[in-house]
Amino acid sequence: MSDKPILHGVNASPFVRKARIALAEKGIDYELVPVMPMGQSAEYMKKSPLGKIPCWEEGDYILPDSSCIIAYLERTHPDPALYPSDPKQFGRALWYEEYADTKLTEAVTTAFFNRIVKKMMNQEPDEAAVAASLVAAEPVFDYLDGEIADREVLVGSHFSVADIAVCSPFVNFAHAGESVDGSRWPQLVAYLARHLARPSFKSVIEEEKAALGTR
Ligand SMILES: N[C@@H](CCC(=O)N[C@@H](CS)C(=O)NCC(=O)O)C(=O)O
Repeated sequence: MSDKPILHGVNASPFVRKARIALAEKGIDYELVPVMPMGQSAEYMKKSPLGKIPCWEEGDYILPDSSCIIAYLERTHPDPALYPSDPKQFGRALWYEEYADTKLTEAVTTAFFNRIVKKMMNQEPDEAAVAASLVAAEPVFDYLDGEIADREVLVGSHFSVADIAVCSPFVNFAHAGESVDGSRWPQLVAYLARHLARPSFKSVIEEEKAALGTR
């Protein structure tokens, strides 16, 4: 058995991807051990009591939750920093991460769930639910477009956990065949194009496309 740290989870989860992007940005080697987001074993539930993916395992150190994992990795591998050092910017970065993990993920993953996950389970997609989710996503895109404005990154002057968290669920949106309308949300579209082209995102996206058969 490998003595590399383990990230439990499957690659197309926006939260597993968050952790994977942080790991890639920091150049940390690890093994991705597949755990599906449903029907987990009792053994996995002991590691991740909320029954969610991802979960980090490093020797006898166990840590569930993408936000906790990235914050931990920042302490063990400070370079490159993924959190701003300025207290106010730090607070804003945590806010964007929270917004992305809740409101944004909910808004943009319905299409992925219906068209990709349900297909894997031999179920029909609910296109009415997808259409409703696209309408519900509009104020979320309005908010992000306004926050990004003409900034390169969401907070401060460096790519941070805020950018990882906001960009990650849009990968699921794209896997589901959806894209953000650049005539309505030009700043958001330019921002996503910029960051999803980073080597960390690119290699994970390619791997996911191959696994999902979406390329
Ligand atoms: N706050 C958690 C959320 C993780 C999460 O919701 N993961 C989903 C997969 S994308 C999951 O495991 N869902 C299973 C469940 O909710 O039972 C994190 O950031 O890691």
